[in-house]
Order: sequence, then structure tokens, then C-alpha cells
Amino acid sequence: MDADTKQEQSHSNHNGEKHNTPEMGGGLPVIQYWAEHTLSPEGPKLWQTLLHKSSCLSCAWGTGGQKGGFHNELDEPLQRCMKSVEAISAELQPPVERHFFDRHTITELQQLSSLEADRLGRLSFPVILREGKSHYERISWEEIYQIAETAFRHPPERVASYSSGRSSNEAAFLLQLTIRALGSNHLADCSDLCHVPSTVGLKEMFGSGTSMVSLDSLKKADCVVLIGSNAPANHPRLMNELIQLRDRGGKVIVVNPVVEVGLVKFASPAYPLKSLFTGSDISSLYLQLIPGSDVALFVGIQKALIEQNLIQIDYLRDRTEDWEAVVDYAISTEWETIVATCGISKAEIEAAARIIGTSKGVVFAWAMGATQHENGVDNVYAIANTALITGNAGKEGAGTMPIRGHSNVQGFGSMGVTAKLKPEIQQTLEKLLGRSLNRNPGYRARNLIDAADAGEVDSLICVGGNLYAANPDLTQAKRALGNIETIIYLATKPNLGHFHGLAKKNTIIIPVFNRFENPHKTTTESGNNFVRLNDEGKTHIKDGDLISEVEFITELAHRLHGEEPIQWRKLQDTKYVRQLIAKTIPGFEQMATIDETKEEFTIGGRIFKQPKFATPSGKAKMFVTLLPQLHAPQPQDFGICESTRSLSLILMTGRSYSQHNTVVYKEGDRYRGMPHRNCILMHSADAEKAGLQEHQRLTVQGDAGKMENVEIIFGSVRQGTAFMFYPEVNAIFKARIDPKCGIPAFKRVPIFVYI
Ligand SMILES: Nc1nc2c(c(=O)[nH]1)N[C@H]1C(S)=C(S)[C@@H](COP(=O)(O)OP(=O)(O)OC[C@H]3O[C@@H](n4cnc5c(=O)[nH]c(N)nc54)[C@H](O)[C@@H]3O)O[C@H]1N2
Ligand SMILES: Nc1nc2c(c(=O)[nH]1)N[C@H]1C(S)=C(S)[C@@H](COP(=O)(O)OP(=O)(O)OC[C@H]3O[C@@H](n4cnc5c(=O)[nH]c(N)nc54)[C@H](O)[C@@H]3O)O[C@H]1N2
Ligand code: SF4
Ligand SMILES: [Mo]
Repeated sequence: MDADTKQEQSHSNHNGEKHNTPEMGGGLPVIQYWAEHTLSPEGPKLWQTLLHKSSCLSCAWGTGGQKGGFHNELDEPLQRCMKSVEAISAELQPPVERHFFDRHTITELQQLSSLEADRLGRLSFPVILREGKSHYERISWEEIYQIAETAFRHPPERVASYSSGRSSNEAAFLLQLTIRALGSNHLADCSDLCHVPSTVGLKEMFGSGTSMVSLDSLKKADCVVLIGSNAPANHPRLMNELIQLRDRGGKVIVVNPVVEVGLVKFASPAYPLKSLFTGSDISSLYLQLIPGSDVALFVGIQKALIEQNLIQIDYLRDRTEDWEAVVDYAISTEWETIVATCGISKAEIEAAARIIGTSKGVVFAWAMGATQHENGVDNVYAIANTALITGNAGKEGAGTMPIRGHSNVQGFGSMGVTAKLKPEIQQTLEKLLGRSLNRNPGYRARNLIDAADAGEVDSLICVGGNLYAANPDLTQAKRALGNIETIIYLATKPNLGHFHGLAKKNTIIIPVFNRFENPHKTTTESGNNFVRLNDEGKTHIKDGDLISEVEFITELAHRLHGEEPIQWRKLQDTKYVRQLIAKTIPGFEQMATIDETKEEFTIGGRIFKQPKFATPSGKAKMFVTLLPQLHAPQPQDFGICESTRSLSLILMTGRSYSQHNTVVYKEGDRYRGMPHRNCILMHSADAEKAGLQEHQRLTVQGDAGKMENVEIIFGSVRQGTAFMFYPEVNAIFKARIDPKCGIPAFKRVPIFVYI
């Protein structure tokens, strides 16, 4: 349906009730937020940080770096968004009060919400919770290293790391080298819960697991298909690109079970005169499909393209492999099955196909709505198959573009923090270490939890993140982490994981500098494959005892491995780490001279502007994607007899407009009209059918637990579905896992709601 009809639809979804939700994304509230924060007492420090030459902490769009805080890689100004301010403000908090941990027992700390934990302030000295003790207490550096050294001398198959993509490439490279040199490949990472289906799927198809589209190429597209992304909240500056695309006559097809207001209309502060008051139209076509059915929709689009004679047969023949099977499957799949599976009409699918097939350059961009599924890799195949069928891979203004999450999550993968190391990196590392490395694949995040649950992990180092709250089934996560003898958390701020993810013997929290405070230069990599150089900085924390991640990891490595063949202590000067990276990681050769040249660069071998890919044959490999068999949940699945006012739904879980992953910055979500965290966004027609009313409180039951007193909010979700916020909702479900990559299906959770 077109944008105008969609707006009406979204009102009728609200069932005529008046809501306080804004009519567009972005807009004046964003400017207000900027003004409040930049003019507040923290204002000067905030400005200083915004102008610091380092990349934004928040998302992987990668604003900032050497071009100055507000610029993107093409040197365009005004590219810093409010989410950046939100993330910086949280880091500029004063330290946790000095005697806080003496005064509060761990049981008390466990009562804190995510928001309350974050609001405690910055961590400023190391603490330990010892077995049998009730309080975290201060610990000396010498004792930390002794405990850590003993812990990581355990058999290599019993030691592991987890990381989150906020840290630097240098820290990531050193982490994986330290762990691999021990003989362990257990390098679990937040990407295992995030874009692992993209990495796995794209690598098989194109020989490279990241976006093939550069920012400058995106600017030449005349159509973007945006799948399962809430970019207005999570990648706000991508919205500027969509606004520009619409202005030049291009089309945006949105694929999302929720009508996100900012994907219909968005007002960007980057265009104050043009769009701030009126907003810009974003979606040309909004396809509100059934959660988890993206494969069916894309097979349908392929079928319609074939029927409309809009496929590029010469391209398929010359540039791809196994295309016949994909085309045959689309032809032989019945329209009826496709429409029933995805819930989008044949006419709308045909309209999408027409736009895609007649555009000159189409970029297919996606985020968690496409990846976090039992068939996440198939979703990626199906999207990329559609790009290939229309010749939209390997040319300017076109291609596949996973929209990456954390600001340096992609860099972590590039640096070798992955369960499955690329053979070419394995070889260079073996040369560096002068011996062969373990070749068994390591644990991904879910395997790590399962292994710990089975008592197979003794020691864990977490470089950032919140392994506990990021996982489904928090009861299991807590139990699993509780089986590990020693857990070392490197973190900037306290989070739920530090209070619930407790080890059996020693839980240590080490306070680290963030990106703009490190005493040395670091680098990061954006989702567009652009490497940023971050200048050294200073922390506002006085009398603190913080350490850089690089210093901690190298010192631990020195104690574990000695100074041969790697001089770990010399690597505390990150210039030498960059030289090692340049020598060992293909595509990063320019890192060797970046300290002198200050030249940020695009990583070689990833942006495809010609249809010649990084596979052995140079052709893209296509995969048939079977339509998923989606079952609507039934009350008996939950061991509950149907009561009068009850209903089974498919739950999507994700972020509010004011949180960064497991860290909540603000209670409510004004864009979705959810006033607090304990809300469920439902379709009014579903509620009515079950005799429920808006603002009523109910119980939400999953397969691992229930949440009570949850307030019903009516919103523009597809009928039969609902939306709730993570991490809280992770308490109640186990999540199905994609066998091809291990990602949990956070976006299709069967629930039963009742009063
Ligand atoms: N401000 C802010 N920025 C962030 C983050 C943050 O928490 N806050 N997190 C960062 C990280 S690590 C990540 S991974 C990204 C996350 O960025 P996103 O992927 O945009 O975030 P999510 O909230 O997980 O939701 C994505 C969208 O998927 C839709 N969706 C749900 N199910 C389906 C489905 O079956 N199919 C389709 N097509 N769509 C579906 C939801 O309605 C939602 O709009 O953002 C990064 N940037
Ligand atoms: N139900 C559900 N669950 C999900 C998701 C979902 O959509 N639904 N999304 C998944 C996704 S996409 C992701 S990426 C994961 C997120 O999982 P994680 O990456 O594990 O979690 P974060 O909440 O981003 O981690 C926040 C913590 O990182 C620390 N930190 C911040 N900056 C730094 C730094 O510079 N250095 C260090 N050492 N620490 C730092 C702070 O202490 C902060 O508390 O959650 C996943 N879980
Ligand atoms: S779009 Fe992402 S990288 Fe750019 S300023 Fe906003 S949060 Fe930071
Ligand atoms: Mo993520």
C-alpha cells in the first residue's frame, strides 16, 4: 500500500483512539534533547567530546573520526545524531559513589533495573565479589592479575571470552591473539546474537561477509529496500540518505511487521529548513508482513519478477552459480502458499517487484528484523537472491547492505574475534606465533551459555557487553554463568550482568576508559567498511583507577605467554598493534602507516562495484530458500487452559527509542506511545477479540516464565503479533536457534497473554 493509505491504515489500527504519539520520527523533540543536554552543566564536556576526533560510540554508521565529530566519511557535515549525545552523556556521568559497593549487598544490587544500574555512574576502581561474600570489595591490580593468570591457565577448551563491539580494533586483535595463543577458539561475541546470519550467508554467497555498498554508492541508488530495521531510532543518520533518495525521485520499500512512525515520515535536524517542521516522506511502499516470513515475501518478489519478465538472465548466467534452482523454486511455489505465509497480498508483492525490477540501482539493507530468526541465514540468502536476480549486486548504487549494530562490532569480526577464523588469518597468525593453532570451531554466544550450563567452562573474560541480559532465558544465563569459576568483566558502567551474571568463585569488574578517553590512539571499523582513527583523550574521572583494555589484555598476555615470540608489553603502544594488524589481516595493509598519514580508509576487497565477487570462481553463489512453516502458538503449548480473556500471539522483542541494547536510558518510548518498560504493544482488533482493553494489565507467558502486570498499549503492529522491550522480556522465553549460525529467534517468540 502506498504511504498515504498506510498512514490512514495506521490510524485505523489505532481503532480511532487518540494517541499522543508523534506524527513523524525525529523532529523537534530531537532538537529539544540536543538543547537540553548541550546547554546543561555537562554541556561544555559534551561539546568537547562531540568535537573530539573519534568515532561515535553508538551505532556502526560510523560518524566522526579524523574528519571531526560531526562528519561522515564523505566529509558531509551535520551527521551527528541525538543517539550519539545519549551515549556520550551516559559515559560522562560522575563515578559511582566511592562507598557504594560497601553499603549495598549483592541482593540489593540485584533489585536494580537496567536504568538504575546505568545511573549509578561510571566505574572508577576495580572490585571483586568473592565466593560466599555479600559485597563487592576493592581489589589490587596485583591480585587481579594473579587470579586472572591462574584462571586462564586452565585447560584451553575450558577458557573463553565474550566481547561487545564498543571496544577498539586493537583491543579486539589482542584479545583473540591472547585466547588463541592459549589454544582456545572460544571467542564468543555480541555479533553472535546480532548479524551472524549476515556474515555467514554473505560470505558463502559473495566470499565477503560485510556490506558491499559504500556510502558514496548508496547515494547513487534509486531504490532502497529496508528490511527489519528501525533506523529512525537505531541508525538515525541513515535516514538522511533515505530523505535524499526520496528527494531525487527514488523509492523506499519498507518491510516490517510494525509501522514505525519514523519509517513513514521523518524530520531530520540535518535539513532544518526543508524537513524539520513538515517531515519528509520515507516509505513509498510499506509491507507489514508476518514476523519470520521474510523468505516467503522475497520468494514472492522473485516469482513476480520472473512473471513480469524483469529478471536479468544474462547476469544470472554469467555472474552467478546455482541460479536455475532458485528461479525454479520461485516458479514452482504457489502464490497461495506465499501469500498465506507472509500475509502480504499478491498485488502488493507485484508492486514491490515492479519497483525493484524497474529501478536502476537497488540497495537491499537489513537489520535485526531479518537476522534474529530460526531461519536468519535463509532470510539473508532470500534477500541477496532477489538482488542477484535483478542484477543488483556488483554495480554502483546497488547491492546488499547489512546495517551493523555496535559501533565497532564489524571491526571485532575483522580482527578475528569469531568462532570460525578465516583460513588466511589463521595462516598469518600461525606464522606470527611460530606454531599451529587449534582448528576446532569455538563457542558462539549461545554455545558458550550452554557449555557453561553443562559445567564445561572455568574462566571467562568479558570485554564489554552484558552477556547475561543479552541472552534469552535469563534463568539459564544466570545458572550457566554461576557455574564458571572466574569471570572478569571489563566495563565502563555497571550493568545487570555485573549483578546477576556472577561466577562461582571470583567475579571481578575492571573499570576501563571508553573510546574518547583512551590514553593512546585506536581504530574502529564502520558498517560501511570504513576504518576510523580515534585520537587519544582524557577522562573526566578524577582520582579514578581506570585502565585501558589494551593495557589489561597485554599485561595478562605477558604473564600467560612471556615475551616470546610476541613482545606483549611493547604492544601497549598501540602503534605496534596496528603494525601487526596490517601484517596479519588482509585488507588492513594501510594500518601500517595510519599513525603517520592519519588517512582513514575503506577496507580492500569488500565493496563490489563490478559483478566479480570474492568467491573462488568470482561468481556469486545462490541458495534455494524454502518457505518457513510458521505455526501460530496455541494456549496448550503453554500448559494453560484457555481462559475467557486470553490470546496467543507472536512476540517481537527489540529496542525502545531510548536504550542502547541492554542499557536503558529512559523509561518510556514516546514514538510508540509506550509510557514505561512493562508494556506490550498490541493490535486493537486482537485485544477486542479477546475482550481486552487498552491500558488493562495482563500476564505475558512465554516458555520460560511470565511477566505480570504488563500494560496493554494499542499500536500499529500487525494483527496476531505484539512487541515488547528487551532485556526485561528475555526472562520469559527460551528462543529457537538457527542451526546454520546459532542466532536466537528474538523476533518470533510464541506467547500467551491473559488476565
Ligand atoms: N539508539 C540505539 N542505537 C542502536 C542500538 C540501540 O540499542 N540503541 N543497538 C545497536 C545494535 S547492537 C543493533 S544490532 C542495531 C539494531 O537495530 P534494529 O535492527 O533497527 O533494532 P530492533 O529494535 O532489534 O528492531 C528492528 C526492527 O525489526 C522489525 N521486525 C521484527 N520482526 C521482524 C520480521 O520478522 N521481519 C521484518 N522484516 N522485520 C521485523 C521490528 O519491528 C523493528 O522495527 O542498532 C544499533 N544501534
Ligand atoms: N530479546 C532480545 N535480545 C537481544 C536482542 C534483541 O533484539 N532482542 N539483540 C541482541 C543484540 S543485536 C545484541 S548486539 C546484544 C547486545 O549485547 P551486548 O553487546 O553484550 O550488550 P550491551 O548492552 O551493548 O553492553 C553494554 C555494556 O557495555 C559496557 N561498555 C560500554 N562501552 C564500553 C567500552 O568502551 N569498553 C568496555 N569494555 N565496555 C564498554 C558498559 O559497561 C555497558 O553496560 O543483545 C542481543 N539480545
Ligand atoms: S547515526 Fe550512529 S554513528 Fe552516526 S551519530 Fe548517530 S549513533 Fe552515531
Ligand atoms: Mo547488535
